[in-house]
Amino acid sequence: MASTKPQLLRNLHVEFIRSLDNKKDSLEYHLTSHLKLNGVYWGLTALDLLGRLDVFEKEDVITFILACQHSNGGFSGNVGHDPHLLYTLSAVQILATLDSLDRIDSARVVDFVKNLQDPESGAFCGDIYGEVDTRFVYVAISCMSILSSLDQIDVDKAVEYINRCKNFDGGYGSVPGAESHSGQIFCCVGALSIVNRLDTVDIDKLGWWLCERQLSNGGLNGRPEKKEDVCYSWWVLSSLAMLDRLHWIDHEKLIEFILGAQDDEAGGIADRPGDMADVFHTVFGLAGLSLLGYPDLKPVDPRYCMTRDVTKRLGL
Ligand code: BD6
Ligand code: ZN
Repeated sequence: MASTKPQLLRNLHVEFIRSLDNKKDSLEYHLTSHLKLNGVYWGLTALDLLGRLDVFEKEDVITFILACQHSNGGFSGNVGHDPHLLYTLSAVQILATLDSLDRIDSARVVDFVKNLQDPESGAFCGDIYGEVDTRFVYVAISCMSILSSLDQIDVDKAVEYINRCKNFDGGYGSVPGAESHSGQIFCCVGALSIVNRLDTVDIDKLGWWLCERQLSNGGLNGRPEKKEDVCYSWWVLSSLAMLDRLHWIDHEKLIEFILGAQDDEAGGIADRPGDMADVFHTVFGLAGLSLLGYPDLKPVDPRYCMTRDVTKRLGL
């Protein structure tokens, strides 16, 4: 019999995400408990893409989010940990997805974010300990735009900082002089796209570098000489989508690669076929499939990694 094309295992993925909450005594749970808030964002966004937000207990999620907010306005990855910009974005994304941004004092969140900008360089630190990275510029811009408060930070300075992280190959690194990396490229292109400054991008050069990430097995890697990985379907594709160069990727082969990384027994998507599934690769695999036009997934907004339903409702 001729082999049939793999299908998206929608119901299994819903069950996989639903089951994550019940694994509280597993080793994985303890290793990742500091990331719990991010995990909730990944699971919730995966369900939204699948059109199954109904399986989440909305009030339980909101209670947890509120318990992670600190008096300085920032959010931590779990109750009792230190606040950080990365978790603050996840918290804002979760509340936006649940149409519940009115449940927090957003002025305090805005204060937390704006205090992390260096007025000289325009860069952002992730927390009070001062590590600088283009990821944090993205997080700040994404957060402020979701909260309609972009006027509270120095956007021109932030754009200048991003431009100082641009490389000869058209890509971007984590700090000035650092090598190009697809994750950082997503952050820089995403930030520039949100503030309508894609005019500063070398679109053809960067588009070329990004589409060179596709390997012969259809998967995408994050930088030259690295292995393919489902999550790079998102970092690379979303960047190409914002640059309007999505058609430079072989859609069929990438769809087949992502579907091949599904766990056909327990559900979920892994980094590559044969590996163990996790919620991180599940959401970015689904979001990648959505950008590729795979049927019956909600359209995703490449700038925010939330469904278009959510970003439209916010007027973004
Ligand atoms: C991010 C995304 C959007 C906006 C700002 C961001 N800042 C950081 C990120 C990436 C973040 C994330 O997606 N948040 O939603 N990544 C992670 O949380 C992962 C978690 C993780 C750890 C271990 C295994 C799988 C997932 N993380 C901390 C990473 O370093 C992952 C690890 C990994 C995934 N696959 C192979 N290794 N790498 C990663 O996210 O790379 C993409 C990246 C890198 C730098 C900047 C942005 C994106
Ligand atoms: Zn990955």
